Amino acid sequence: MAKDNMKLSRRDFFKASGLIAAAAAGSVPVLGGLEPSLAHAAQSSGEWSSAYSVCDMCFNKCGCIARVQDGVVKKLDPNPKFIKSRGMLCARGNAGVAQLYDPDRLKYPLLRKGARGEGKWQRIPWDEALDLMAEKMQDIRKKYTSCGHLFSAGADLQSQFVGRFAEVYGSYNVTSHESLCLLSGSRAFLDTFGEVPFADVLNSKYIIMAGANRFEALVTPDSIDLMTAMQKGTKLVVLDPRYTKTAALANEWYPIRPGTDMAFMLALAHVIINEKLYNETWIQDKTYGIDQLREHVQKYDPRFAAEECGIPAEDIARIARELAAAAPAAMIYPGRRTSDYKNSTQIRRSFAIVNALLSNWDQPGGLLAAREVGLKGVPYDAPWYDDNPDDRVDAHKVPMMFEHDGSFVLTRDAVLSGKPYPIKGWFVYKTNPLGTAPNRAKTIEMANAMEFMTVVDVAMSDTAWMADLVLPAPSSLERQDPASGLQGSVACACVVQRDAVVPAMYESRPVFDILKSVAGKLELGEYFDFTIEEYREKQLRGLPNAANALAEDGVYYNPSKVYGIYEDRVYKTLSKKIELYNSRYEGMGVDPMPVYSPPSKVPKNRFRMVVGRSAMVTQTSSQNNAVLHQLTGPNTLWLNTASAKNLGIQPGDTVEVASSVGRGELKVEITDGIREDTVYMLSGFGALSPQLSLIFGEGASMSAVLQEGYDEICGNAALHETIVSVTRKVAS
Ligand SMILES: Nc1nc2c(c(=O)[nH]1)N[C@H]1C(S)=C(S)[C@@H](COP(=O)(O)OP(=O)(O)OC[C@H]3O[C@@H](n4cnc5c(=O)[nH]c(N)nc54)[C@H](O)[C@@H]3O)O[C@H]1N2
Ligand SMILES: Nc1nc2c(c(=O)[nH]1)N[C@H]1C(S)=C(S)[C@@H](COP(=O)(O)OP(=O)(O)OC[C@H]3O[C@@H](n4cnc5c(=O)[nH]c(N)nc54)[C@H](O)[C@@H]3O)O[C@H]1N2
Ligand code: SF4
Ligand SMILES: [Mo]
Repeated sequence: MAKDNMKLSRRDFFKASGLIAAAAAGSVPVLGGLEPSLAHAAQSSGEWSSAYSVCDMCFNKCGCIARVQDGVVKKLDPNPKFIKSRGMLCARGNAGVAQLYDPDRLKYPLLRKGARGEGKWQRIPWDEALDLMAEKMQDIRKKYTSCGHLFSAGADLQSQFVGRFAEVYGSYNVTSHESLCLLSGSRAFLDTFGEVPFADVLNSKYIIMAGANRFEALVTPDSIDLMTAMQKGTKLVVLDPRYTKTAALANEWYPIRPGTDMAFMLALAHVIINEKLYNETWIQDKTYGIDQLREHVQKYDPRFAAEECGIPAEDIARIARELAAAAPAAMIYPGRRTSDYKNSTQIRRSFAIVNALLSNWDQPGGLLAAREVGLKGVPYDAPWYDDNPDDRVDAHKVPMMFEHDGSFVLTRDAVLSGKPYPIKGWFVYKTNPLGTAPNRAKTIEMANAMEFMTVVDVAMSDTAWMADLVLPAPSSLERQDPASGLQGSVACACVVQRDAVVPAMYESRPVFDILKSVAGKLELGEYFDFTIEEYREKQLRGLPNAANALAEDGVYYNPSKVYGIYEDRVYKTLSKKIELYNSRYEGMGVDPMPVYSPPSKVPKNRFRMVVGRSAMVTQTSSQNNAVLHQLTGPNTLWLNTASAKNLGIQPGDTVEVASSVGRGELKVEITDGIREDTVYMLSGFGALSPQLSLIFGEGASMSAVLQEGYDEICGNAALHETIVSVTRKVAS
């Protein structure tokens, strides 16, 4: 059945993209985009060839094999030797060919002509574009210091070159997508175990998944391993205000009141400690602060948690006992996206603490330390700029920001206030903050505050639409990338890299080439004085077998230790132990143990808005993909049946959803699969850019509606601190 579906969707894809027509006619195809490849193919004989690549439709980087005929990539197959993804490509991976041949791709450098966001562009030659970039960067540096230029880069193997460029140019102001994603979770686990763990889902006997949706939000190998483990009898308990696909397949699902997970976790700790269900020797030996924790959790009994979470007290107590009985092969799944509440770091600390009580660290079925991959860094000495300010523009607003990622939300506030110093230039690579940062109107203001803004993207994203200069990037199948080390929990620690499968189409150029050229013009050429090939050789210098394995198998595995890594290692925390009680927090005036405070109250006939994934969509970047677009239509607003009745809303109605920062109109989806006090919509619709031709005018933008809270410890976005009203606009 699954196989047939896959065949069908591929056939649909060939139809949709015009590839069948092109191949049958044997002439210039429907898609102008095929021209360069077909020109190349004119000399070839219709034979198929195959080349290893690495999927780039999301950050998981699954190994794949491109099947190429006459210079045209016809199909992507999974690389069976790539065990991190258990030899699979998901729907989005299969649709990678449609990204390559997307007629909406950016083709040439474009310079803004009209007002910002007006959509008047002039095609300019690359020489001119690069000269202009260099000239503007020099101007900004002279007027505002190098820190007056901001650099933002998304998840990509070449993003490290954006960081390198920013550093040698002299700006501390770099934001990654991570402060919109997972930093509060990383903060919490780092501050408990001294590092961010991987979950040994495959060997776990009991998994509590709270605020994660592994059967739709795919993370490899966890998503596939969860299915395999459940087939072998692993119990899965899901806490989610929505009836997700993961909830549907779980043994137990609890529609928890959003923002109350900490109460649940502290109650688990209460039962485990009071009933002495933990391994006393292990806890004494490996952890710090059990006595303080015992005292701390006394007030958080299951009855207290039941009131807060809306989960029966007897279920909470039973789950605690079952979980402890399965320990150490049991876990509170750490989750990934933690950009939800203003106390998310403390919420995730409560997850980490229960894991510690299960003594599952470094154990089969528990939380695993990072394995050794063996890739080396390529160091350089960045120049020093005397005129620079002391710190990042978003510094000192929260006690424990990640210095290399910053906080997008706080950086944006600093840009708008001009304090502590002005930022007037913005370089954006492979990230789309207009679609992914909360409060879109404010991000538009931020773009408007810039004297010069450059965006490098494959498509005219909403962020590109606001830029001064838009530069076309090659897709992953057309470029060479550095090597990358990947962790696949128990599955593997491996290295992958990319080489171009087909030549870069149109006038697209990799960001490495762009930065190298501009660095040369700014007399920083010595920091980019290498090719990607040479860079890779340096990265692989400690792994003599890697180059061969990469050529033969498309992946190199380091047979490094999986469990017991900490037998001879010291925890990187202040106490050198696993910190139930965090003494560093205490010194900084932060609660050393998570103290529960209820989420803001949702008024009657108002709703908390939550975000969530679809298996067919990657953030805001694949909605306009011709294949995936057929599978995921415009977004709808999930509204509970009883809530809809209260508001007089009928199935099929168009509703207005409005927060204090923005609004949108979309069709309603009335369902019992969401709590009465919560609404949900899929992200990435309601685009501003008409050049996303399949989705322009479809659905509503979630980023326009989300309010911009942030985590009070690390500055990660807090997307779920958003309360909305829902009003009927157009009857069905
Ligand atoms: N197909 C697909 N896979 C992806 C991605 C993608 O875009 N598409 N993106 C990747 C990325 S970048 C990430 S970060 C991960 C994200 O992976 P996840 O974090 O697993 O994904 P989300 O869909 O954000 O899931 C969060 C879930 O939390 C629920 N929720 C909201 N508030 C609360 C709450 O207070 N308590 C609890 N218990 N639940 C709550 C939401 O309803 C939602 O179902 O997925 C990755 N994988
Ligand atoms: N409303 C809402 N906001 C969210 C989330 C949510 O679920 N809902 N999730 C949050 C999370 S967990 C994350 S990780 C962030 C993600 O936020 P972003 O980093 O902004 O991720 P994407 O939306 O995938 O945007 C990626 C951009 O890269 C472009 N692109 C794709 N391939 C290439 C390429 O090969 N080269 C170049 N140069 N560009 C390319 C795409 O066209 C797109 O414009 O969003 C966060 N914000
Ligand atoms: S999970 Fe899917 S989209 Fe992500 S890298 Fe793997 S195949 Fe590609
Ligand atoms: Mo993310």
